[in-house]
Order: sequence, then C-alpha cells, then structure tokens
Amino acid sequence: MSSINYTDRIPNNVNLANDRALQRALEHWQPRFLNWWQESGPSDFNAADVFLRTAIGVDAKGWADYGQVAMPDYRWGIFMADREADRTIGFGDMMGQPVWQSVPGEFRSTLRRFIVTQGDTEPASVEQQRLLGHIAPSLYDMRNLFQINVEEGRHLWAMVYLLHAHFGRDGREEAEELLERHSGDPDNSRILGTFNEPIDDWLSLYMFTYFTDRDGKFQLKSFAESAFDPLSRTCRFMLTEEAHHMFVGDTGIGRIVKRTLELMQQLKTDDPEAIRKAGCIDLPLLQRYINFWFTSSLDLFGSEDSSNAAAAFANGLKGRPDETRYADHVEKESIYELAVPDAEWTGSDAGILTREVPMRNAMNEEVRSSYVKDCELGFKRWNRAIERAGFDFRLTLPSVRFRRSIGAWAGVPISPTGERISQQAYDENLPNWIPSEQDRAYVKSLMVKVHEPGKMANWIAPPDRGINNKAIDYEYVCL
Ligand code: BYC
Ligand code: FE
Ligand code: FE
Repeated sequence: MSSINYTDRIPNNVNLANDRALQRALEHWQPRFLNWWQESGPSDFNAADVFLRTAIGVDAKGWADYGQVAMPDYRWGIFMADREADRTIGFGDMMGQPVWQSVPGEFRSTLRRFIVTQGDTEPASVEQQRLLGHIAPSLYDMRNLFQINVEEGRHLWAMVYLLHAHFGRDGREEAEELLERHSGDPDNSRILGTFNEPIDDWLSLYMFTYFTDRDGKFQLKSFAESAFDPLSRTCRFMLTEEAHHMFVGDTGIGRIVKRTLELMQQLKTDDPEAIRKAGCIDLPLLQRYINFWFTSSLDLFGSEDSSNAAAAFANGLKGRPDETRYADHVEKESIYELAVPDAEWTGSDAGILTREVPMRNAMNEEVRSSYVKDCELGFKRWNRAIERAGFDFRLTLPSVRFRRSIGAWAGVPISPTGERISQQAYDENLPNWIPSEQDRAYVKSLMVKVHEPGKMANWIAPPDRGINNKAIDYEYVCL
C-alpha cells in the first residue's frame, strides 16, 4: 500500500494505478496545476536548484527525501496515512460505528464544502507569497519559503484527490475552480478572508506562518477525527508537513526579537526611532503586526455559535483536535457559556453578556480557544528573552474579541485588551493598534535580498541551526 513508484506521473500511495479513470482524470488536472504554478507560484525562481524535502512515504522515520531540486521538477504526490484496522467513529451521534470509506449521500455537500474550503487556502497562500523570494533575508529563509510553497501545492493535490476520487463530476469541477479563484482578486477571490490579505514583506510571512498555518494545524486535526476515513488519513499526513510551516513563523519571529534585543542592549534604548534608524524592527511595530494577523486568523474558525459546526460534529464529519482528550465525545446535553455582546449596551458597564448555548453549537469557539493556547507558547519564550535582556516591554496576544469580522463580535468596537469602547474611540485608535501605512512602508524598506550563503539581512538574527544537518552557510538555493 505505501510503496511509492516515482516513475509514476503522479507519485502516490493510494493505488492510483488500480483506478485508471481516476488516474486519467488527475493526469488531466496535472498540467493545469503546473500552469497555475507557472502563473501564480514563485516561478521567477524556476531555474534555481533548491534544497527541498520531498514526501516519499508515510513512515514516520523516513517519510521525506532531501536534495537539490528545481521547483518545477518537484514531485507533487498524493499520500495518506496508513489505514487503521477497525477504526470507528470517535464522536457525535454515530460514535462507535465503523468509519466510512466513501461519502454518505446525505453528507455529500457538507463534506465537499469543507474539502473545497480547505483546498482553497493552499494555493491561496502560494499566491500571497509569490514575490517574497525576491526580498528574502537569506538563502536559508528563501529555501524555507519555497519548501512551504511546494508543500502547500501538495496540500492542494491532497484535496483535489479527494474531490476527484469521491465527488464525481462536481468534484472535478470544484478542482478546476480551485485554480481559477485567486487571492485578492476582486472578481473571484479566495473563500476565506485571511487568504486575500497581501503578504508583501517577510514580517508578514512569519506572522502568517505562525498564526495562519496554525489555523491549518487545528482544522486538519479536526478533520483527522472525521468519520470519512480518506479525509482523516489525508489530513493526518498533511500535519506532518505542517509542523515545518509553523516552525518558520515561530523561529522567524524569535530571530527578529533576538536581533532587536541585541540592538536595544547595544544602543541602551528601547526608543522605536533609534531602533528604526539602525534598520531594525522595534517591538511595538512587531506587536502591531501580531495584532493584525492574530485577529484575522481568529476569524478562520467561524462563528462562536454555529449550527453548521453543531451538525458537522453530530454527524461525525468534523471533530475537535485530539478528540480523545475530551471526557464526553457526544456532548448531546452539554452547555457552553459563551460571551456575547450586549445589544443594549449604553456604555455604562462591561457590555458583555454570557449566554448558554448547546456545546455542539460552540465547537468553533472551543477549537478557537485551544488554538489561542497554542499561540501563547511562543510569547512565553519571546517575553523571557525580552526580560532577560533587561527591558519591560512584553509582546501579548490581543483579546479574541478585538477587530473581528466573523461571528458574534464582528464589527463590535473592542480594544486590544478586550474592553468595549465607543465606535469613535475605536476608529481613532485602530491605526495605532495595527500596522499603519508608514509602518508597512518602513518594513518594506528593510526588505533587501541577501544572496550570499550564511549572510542575513540586518533586521534578523541567524537561525540556531541549518536544515537537515547542513550548515547555516550551506547554499540552500543555487541561483
Ligand atoms: N472568511 O457557521 P459559520 C490552512 C463563512 S488554514 C470568510 O460561522 P462554519 C492553511 C463560512 O464558510 C485552514 N468566510 O462557520 C493555512 C460559512 O459560509 P457558507 C483552512 C467565512 O461553517 C496557511 C459562513 O461564514 N481550513 O489550511 O462552522 C497556509 C458561516 O459559517 C470565514 C478550513 O477552514 C472567514 N474567515 O466554519 C495554507 C477548514 N469564516 O458556507 C493553508 C474547512 C466563516 O455559509 N472549513 N466563513 O457560504 C471549515 O471547516 C469551515 O468552513 C470554517 C467555517 C471553519 C471556515
Ligand atoms: Fe497546507
Ligand atoms: Fe501550511
């Protein structure tokens, strides 16, 4: 089952050769994918050899191969985690029944919507990051960017496989449309908000990979629990690759903090102006980027009170990450205390009410809360570094109600610390809470390409180590 034949046009461990119709349909989609990569991916670097890992199987010990590859020659394959014998549904109304190998008719459109929404984010992110190679702060970073890009391309393949294999003609049409929508296109945009935001600089890339790829982790973990076994197995393998994407964000932000602290100690000041004069990223600026990307990513979990989420849980389509850690997997009678805005707020009290909703309806909020806890881990490390360097500043996650566009708090004026404030106070202060035009222009001005092996742009510290036991000054991209 899991032996991969790389002479196949589409490397896979899903026995594609045994289903000629499916294989032909995917081979028909393949040149369209390559066209899309050519038009919307990092194709300015097509000629470069890049030190990439390629998925070659699903065995935890040896799932990837490392080597110099030109990106258009990357082998985008279709992989699923091995099938678990006698796997049963782990949550919801059908708990304990055998999982499904095909899609039950009554859940077809919901599952298709989930898979299309998941699939849509993958090429969207490649489009958003398309030009960053030109301003990479080092060859090491450039390689990481391209690694992420090819793997998001593979994640698209993973979803397109499910659409082709299980959703017939509708699925094939959806697979075409995944290549037709474009990030930020006013006429045909990507489905979810964050995936239409521009990523024009590397600070945004690190924020995106820290906060938005982490949404990916939580959504994939929710689908890993699914009763639809092919979706579960596909997502379990995608999570193997996802870890590196978050690593890039986590270490990227950490290296900026490190470099800025070095400078602050050297100049004996935390004055943002002084930091900027020396060409680095001041911590308040970093905080504003955090405020922007965290709040945008929070919207990706959907509404706090969602009948979609309740139905998906009841029907076993989408569970909670690490469902086995919960005591109750059915949650039929359970209640969730949800904070909602008081519609009659006069400005005199907190303006936040607690409403009891069925736990199943609050699944999005439950998953969002686990996500927030996961986001906090990096902050503990960065703040320890700031404290050790002798400065009082602390990086924080803003309130989950701040600057929301989806759900109960959408459009409600809330400060980053979570207080309800007047619309006027919100409008006046928002430019200080998220990056201003000036901030963005400043960050852009720092973005210079550094193409010498081992060298880093001035605003970022080198990584602690290289990739796969290579030295930091290894030539990760041969331009
Ligand atoms: N922007 O009941 P509601 C990743 C829509 S990241 C725009 O509130 P539900 C990656 C929603 O679609 C992971 N629209 O929410 C990261 C629905 O529309 P329809 C991506 C939004 O349905 C980095 C309506 O509002 N994977 O992999 O419970 C790089 C009401 O829905 C937004 C997934 O998201 C938004 N932010 O849940 C590369 C998993 N939020 O259907 C890759 C698949 C909600 O009424 N998606 N809406 O027209 C899902 O599971 C669910 O669709 C959502 C929403 C969690 C997104
Ligand atoms: Fe992905
Ligand atoms: Fe990712």
